[in-house]
Amino acid sequence: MTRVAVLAGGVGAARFLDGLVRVVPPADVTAIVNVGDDIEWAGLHISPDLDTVMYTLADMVNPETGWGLRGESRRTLDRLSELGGPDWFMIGDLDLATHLFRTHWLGQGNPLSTVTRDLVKRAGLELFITPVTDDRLRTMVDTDAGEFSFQDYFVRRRAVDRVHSLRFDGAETARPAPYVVEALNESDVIVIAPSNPFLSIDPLLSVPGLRELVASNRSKVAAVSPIIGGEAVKGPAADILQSMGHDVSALGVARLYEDLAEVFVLDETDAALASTIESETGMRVHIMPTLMTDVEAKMALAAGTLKAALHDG
Ligand code: FO1
Repeated sequence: MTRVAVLAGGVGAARFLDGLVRVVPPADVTAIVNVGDDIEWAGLHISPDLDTVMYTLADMVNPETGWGLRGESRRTLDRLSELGGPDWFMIGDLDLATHLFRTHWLGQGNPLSTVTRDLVKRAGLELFITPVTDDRLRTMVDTDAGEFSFQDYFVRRRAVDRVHSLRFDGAETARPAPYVVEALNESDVIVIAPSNPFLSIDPLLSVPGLRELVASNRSKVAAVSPIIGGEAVKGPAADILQSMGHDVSALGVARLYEDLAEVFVLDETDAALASTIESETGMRVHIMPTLMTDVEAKMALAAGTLKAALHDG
């Protein structure tokens, strides 16, 4: 039995988890998911990363975007547009039901982790998916044009502003959600998913105690590089690495994780960086294909990562 805890953002993490639950029993997997991207939109609480993970694993995700639900229409949003908005956030008609459900139950006083567990159960999933915290935590992006919440920066302003720094509003007082600490301590392997280190992983680790907890478990932590050949597979990771003064490469990512992970999973394309990463960071580098193009590729990456973390590679 191999119990695995995964620090997860959105699309990249969701694809990794989709492979993972096919190589270990789903009930042995805990996904600890970023909520820094959450947004209150038109009175609704939206948790994009939780939904992306849930929809992907339930095979309901829109394959073109990697978020939202497959086959949904946008009639409500179009009507909202006719009424004068707010219409800048693309909420599909079926996805809307999730946000109505979540907002309703949060409004009844239930914590986000409980509502998430209910949604996950109703999606027929056996893995444990939890927000990293039930408390309010929001990624704020400081740019040339001022400070914006993450979705404001990323969707409304189309990520055009130059990023100086990030701040995680609420982090100082946020507490880990139930079972997060146990999952990290009791798992055999902790995986830092191929997610954006600044926008997905840092907010998770900003919850007091979690960075130290992961670092103290370093010998069982494997990080998968989200950067391949100097480019992010999806999203603004490469731009942000650059504008915040980091190397836009797997080496840049490895430097960010050197205190947290003993194993670094590097794509074949970047094999030439392996010896520099090993000598600079002290991590053990494992080279394998990391592009998750189909189910087989996702499974191979998950299996390879576990093997590497279990000192078995
Ligand atoms: N991403 C966009 O680029 N445009 C959107 O209008 C948009 C809407 C949206 C609605 C629900 C949801 O769960 C995700 C959505 N995303 C959208 C993705 C979202 O911004 C993610 O947080 C990022 O992709 C980063 O993980």
